[in-house]
Amino acid sequence: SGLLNGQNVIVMGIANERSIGWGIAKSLHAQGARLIFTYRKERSYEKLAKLLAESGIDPLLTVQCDVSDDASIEAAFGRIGAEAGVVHGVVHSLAFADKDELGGEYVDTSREGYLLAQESSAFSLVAVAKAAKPLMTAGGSIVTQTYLGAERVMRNYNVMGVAKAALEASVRYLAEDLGKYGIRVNAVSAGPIRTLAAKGVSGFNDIMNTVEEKAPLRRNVDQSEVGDATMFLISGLSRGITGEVLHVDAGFHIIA
Ligand code: 0WD
Repeated sequence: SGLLNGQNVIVMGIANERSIGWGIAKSLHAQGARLIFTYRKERSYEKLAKLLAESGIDPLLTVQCDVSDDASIEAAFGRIGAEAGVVHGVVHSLAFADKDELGGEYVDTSREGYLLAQESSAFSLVAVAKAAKPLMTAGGSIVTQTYLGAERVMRNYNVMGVAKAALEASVRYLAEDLGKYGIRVNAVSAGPIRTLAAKGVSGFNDIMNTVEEKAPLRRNVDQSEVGDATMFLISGLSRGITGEVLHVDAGFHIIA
């Protein structure tokens, strides 16, 4: 009864139980996907192993992958290819910026901080798509996670907003390149959710309060809602959709 029975799906970017990637993993698992996990820090691996054991999810494979390191990507996808063979889906749920750049004025962004945010948060999708492409021999779906700060100026989001704009443009260019192989590329634009990464953004509580007050649904969203929407974009239910940014934000983005 699973929409993803027999499908091998990679989930990248789970740091702990609050991670959006974890909500996504649970939604994919509920539809019968065979899950492959990548993590960066050893600490995340330990948390992930514990979460998987507690939830009774038996992963196909768990591999280390630092997306800012080409050799690490090559090694990770080499192992995935060797052990899983074909890959049907990839979930890119990671981003990084120096905390010092996520406050004050964007005009003060350093060259180093700009490049770090772009490399970890936007180029990483390009590098991952390139590495996954030869494994996606049956076609499939790649989904990344973005935020409204790509489209609008949101206080303190600064360098990450510009990185997310590059990420969303990359979704469109990658969708065109990979469409001829039957591979779709889309993004989910989630509303604010309290996670480790969100801790880096100053004034995060105010953002959540504003959404609760102004969003059509008068509430914030959670990891399970982003998980289900991402599952939809990974699954064949979304087979006619590519190059799209799907907002899962209680409707906040339509309000002026
Ligand atoms: O409000 C939010 N939390 C929103 C998050 C709203 C809208 C979008 N997003 C996005 C984030 O920008 C990100 O793209 O969702 C994605 C996931 O974010 P999250 O779930 O909020 O963040 P978190 O729980 O901190 O997990 C992010 C993971 C961490 O794992 P590790 O193992 O490194 O602790 O992404 C990881 C990050 O460190 N990550 C990397 N993984 C591999 N290579 C890298 C890297 N270079 N950089 C960061």
